[in-house]
Amino acid sequence: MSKAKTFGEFIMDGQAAFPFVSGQLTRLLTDIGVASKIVNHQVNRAGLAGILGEAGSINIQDEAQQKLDVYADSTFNRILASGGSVAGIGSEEQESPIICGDEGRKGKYIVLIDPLDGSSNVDVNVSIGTIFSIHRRVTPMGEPISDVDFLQPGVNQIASGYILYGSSTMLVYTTGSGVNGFTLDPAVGEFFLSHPAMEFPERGRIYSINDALLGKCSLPSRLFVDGCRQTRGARFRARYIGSLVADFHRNLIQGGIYLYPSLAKKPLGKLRLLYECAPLAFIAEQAGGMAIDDEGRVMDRIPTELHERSPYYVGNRNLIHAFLACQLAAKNRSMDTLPKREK
Ligand code: AHM
Ligand code: MG
Repeated sequence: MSKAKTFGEFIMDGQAAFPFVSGQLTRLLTDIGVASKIVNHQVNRAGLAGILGEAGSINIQDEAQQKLDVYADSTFNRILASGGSVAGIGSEEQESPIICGDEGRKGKYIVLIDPLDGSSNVDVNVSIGTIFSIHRRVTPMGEPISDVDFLQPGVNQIASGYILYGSSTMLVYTTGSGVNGFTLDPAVGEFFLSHPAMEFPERGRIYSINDALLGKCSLPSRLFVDGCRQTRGARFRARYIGSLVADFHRNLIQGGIYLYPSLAKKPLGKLRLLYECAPLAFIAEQAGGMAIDDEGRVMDRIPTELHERSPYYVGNRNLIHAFLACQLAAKNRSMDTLPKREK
């Protein structure tokens, strides 16, 4: 019986198929795989290693950093910055971008990363993840990098992916020609291709939203959830882990939609466009799904700042279409409530 391809073999084969692609992207993806194994090791023994709990610091998002947040952030940054192919790194945990080497003159790529997403779940042994996004730099090689290199729309991504530290550890990624998933064999320390050509199932029946937010969230999400609850025979199921990578991954495999809506006091919701929404939008679209915000396609949105937030709705096409219908219904309803002459 032939053995499954390793992650390394798979990306090398991908490079061979596109000779114009330099080995730098291969190197970068390999480095992400290496860093994720180191983080995985630490995540798996967190209870023993005495690194559970808060680090005592607050990040740029005004959230208490977990010790594992700090560890994952420094591990990814150290490995990516030393590989030679990265000019700059934007991390959810760092206020300013990390500029690599000589003002970023040499590296070809920009990485945007959420080193440990869902880390509030760490202490209770629930799945967490890493999300990454890779762009080609905009400024010419040899010049210092600047904001324009980081503030690119999702459509410019050349690769994105996530690592799920769950009951098994998986690395799922795309370079724009489908989505492939690899499972870490801990005995060998290698990721093996376990989920080739991943696609959302034809129809999704799961919806994932923080129910406690429903009273404060914008009308389309309330209409959508009401619709799911009232649909007879459709067997909708609510599933919410509160760990985006895990919720997204389950919905990708079983079929579903994840929603983090705009809220009365937080019109842009909670999730970050560059570290969470855009990379998973790329994966979703490559797997036959869709990702939208309150205005339209997430991949088209042009960021104006590094830590920008965005409402987010991602998953199966049939469910995103149903959500779009709710957006339209909400719009019509608010038109109806306007005084007649302002219509
Ligand atoms: P984080 O990047 O600080 O971990 O926050 C993102 C997480 C997502 O993983 C998850 O889906 C969401 O926050 C849960 O938020 P809430 O607790 O408001 O439902
Ligand atoms: Mg996050």
